[in-house]
Amino acid sequence: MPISEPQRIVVAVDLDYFFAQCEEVRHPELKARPVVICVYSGRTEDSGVVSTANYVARSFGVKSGIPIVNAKKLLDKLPEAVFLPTDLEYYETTSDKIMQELRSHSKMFERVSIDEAFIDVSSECNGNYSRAAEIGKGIKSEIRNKQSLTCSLGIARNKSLAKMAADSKKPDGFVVLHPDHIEPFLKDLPVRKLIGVGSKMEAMMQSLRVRTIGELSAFDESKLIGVFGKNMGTRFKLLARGIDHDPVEEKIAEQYSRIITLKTDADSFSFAKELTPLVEDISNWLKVSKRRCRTIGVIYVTSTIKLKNRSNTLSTGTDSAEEILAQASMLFERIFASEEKGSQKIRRIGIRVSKLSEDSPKPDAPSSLTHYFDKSS
Ligand code: DCP
Ligand code: CA
Ligand code: CA
Repeated sequence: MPISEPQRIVVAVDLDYFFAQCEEVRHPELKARPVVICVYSGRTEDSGVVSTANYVARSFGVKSGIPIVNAKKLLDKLPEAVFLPTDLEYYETTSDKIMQELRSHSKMFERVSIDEAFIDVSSECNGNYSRAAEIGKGIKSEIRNKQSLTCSLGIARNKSLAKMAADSKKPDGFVVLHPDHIEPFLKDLPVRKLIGVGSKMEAMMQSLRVRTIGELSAFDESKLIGVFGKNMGTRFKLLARGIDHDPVEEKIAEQYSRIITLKTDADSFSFAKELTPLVEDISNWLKVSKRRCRTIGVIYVTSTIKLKNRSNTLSTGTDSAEEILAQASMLFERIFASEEKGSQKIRRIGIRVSKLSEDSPKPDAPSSLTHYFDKSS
């Protein structure tokens, strides 16, 4: 029995092979070559994992999460293959510009990750999918014209369906999933394609002999609840039937951080001045989002790419730049005084605030972020 949903139209945007595509934008000569973006751990020259790869490299089996050494083996007959370290600051700047553009399409906007967002265009479209398709096409050409990037875009009546529609055709996809086509769209898709189903959940479903979303939608709900718990069991059953009431809205962040690369590697706390813009940005973010933080932490990356952090928790929350700066400076002074960084120089520094509370709590505010779009789940 289908459950009716309020008439909404949601657009999901996911940028294609994002980090690798950003590198192609600034080095167009790489487009025809396999490009692999690497997170080097620093232990040995090639230790670490692949962050992402362009579709040329993917055609040889390279994908996110595999060891860099394996990617090199897969591409060993291709001397033109390139392996680049991640440059998060550059990807974040590109992402910020795109998100700002996307935000202008609707008051109901939600950034889900560095390369993904939802836009609720219901009030712009009034149930008209042709109008939604026009908006979607406009978004694709805007991102292409302004940032030279392609994205995969899905349009449907809720977030989970819009995201699945976007995922169903990559790269440079454009899929409008009309309400009449939801059932045939979902029926034969493997359960793994359902938002929130990772490899562990997939294995659990397989042990229940549930392989497709169609099978999941017909599966006994109380048995699902027995295996996955009340929340997840109920949610999976609804999602499998194409139902998702989750609104498009910015979720409350659990932490906020800023990190920069020093102009020269430091072996003393000589970069105190460089903390000021970071602290100001963080304090501004806290004030704009009407929050206070209780935990202030510093992050640092050594010249051998080891990421470390240290933090301090206050008894009352703050949004003051001066107070955050004082805490961060004290933590960095302690790190250098204790020599806990060893003989390493410091290459990147950052500040992270967490234990966030609202300035004046709203009665219906969610208490934590929903992480159900995290692919690692
Ligand atoms: N990422 C990462 N490590 C992972 C997965 C992702 O560092 N295990 C980073 C690199 C990706 C970015 O996050 O470019 C976005 O992740 P996606 O899962 O959306 O993957 P891509 O955008 O790279 O590829 P696709 O074209 O499949 O969306
Ligand atoms: Ca992507
Ligand atoms: Ca993504």
